[in-house]
Amino acid sequence: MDKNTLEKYKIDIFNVKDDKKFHPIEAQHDNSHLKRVDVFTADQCKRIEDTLDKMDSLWINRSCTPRFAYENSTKSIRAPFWTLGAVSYLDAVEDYARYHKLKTVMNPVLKKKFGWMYDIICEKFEEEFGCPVVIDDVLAHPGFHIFSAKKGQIISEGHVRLFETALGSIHVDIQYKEHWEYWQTYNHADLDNQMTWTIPVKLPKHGGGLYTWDVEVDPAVFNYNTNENKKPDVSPTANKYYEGQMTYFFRHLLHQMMPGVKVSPDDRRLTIQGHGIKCDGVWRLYF
Ligand SMILES: O=C(O)CCC(=O)C(=O)O
Ligand SMILES: [Fe+2]
Repeated sequence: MDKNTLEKYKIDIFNVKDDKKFHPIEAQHDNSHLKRVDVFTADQCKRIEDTLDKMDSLWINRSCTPRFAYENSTKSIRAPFWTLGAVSYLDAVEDYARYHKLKTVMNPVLKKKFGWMYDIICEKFEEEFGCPVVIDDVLAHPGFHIFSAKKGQIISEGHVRLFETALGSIHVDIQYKEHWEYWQTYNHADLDNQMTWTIPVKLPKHGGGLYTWDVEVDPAVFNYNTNENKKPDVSPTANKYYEGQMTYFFRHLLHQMMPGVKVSPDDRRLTIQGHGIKCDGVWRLYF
């Protein structure tokens, strides 16, 4: 897709209706593979955001962490992009022992501060799937992606512009592969139906969302290239996010975080991020 088409696309999605609270039914751009479940109220989202801010000394800046080998040769800029919790695609990929070390420190903290939040997420999934859903204790608990300055600070002009570019990689989620040996400890881990879910608790004023493409790619090789080299020929679907509403999907759905639109220095994109594998009849959630 050329830049003008992309611009038009963004304008179609965001500028027609600036009110990010308009009902999702009206947003006709939705990938049929992406499911939606309302999970948190506005008050609960605020409580999660406040707790996250109180824990900001534990946020890890990830803007310079390479995910793929080719990124070692690309220029990274230190930007206000952070995570809370141990992350399979950042920590485990780099050093499996580091993932488990960080998880061992962070899981009890996350459980203490966000136990109530995990309970609600598991309950909602249980209603959805009709089987038990638990937060896995061996892997890292679901954590956060944080695109924001710390509370009381603002994003610099340069970083505002950066957040308006297609920062996220076009990829399929293959985090579960890092934990291959762990899944083998179950009689049956359904590795053909892995799940990814995201719950935004705070979105920029002009919204946020996920691009998805209905194209099949080879998960063994696709991710390991620059966005330019792997951009599909077909246009993506722009799936808008709503605060408190979870989106989830199964398997290797090709996706990319949507770039910010008319980002302001006080904008925040805060999302709870997790994945799931069904093992012996129980969905196990992790990050
Ligand atoms: O933040 C998002 O919208 C998507 C994040 C994502 O693709 C991932 O964590 O794998
Ligand atoms: Fe992803």
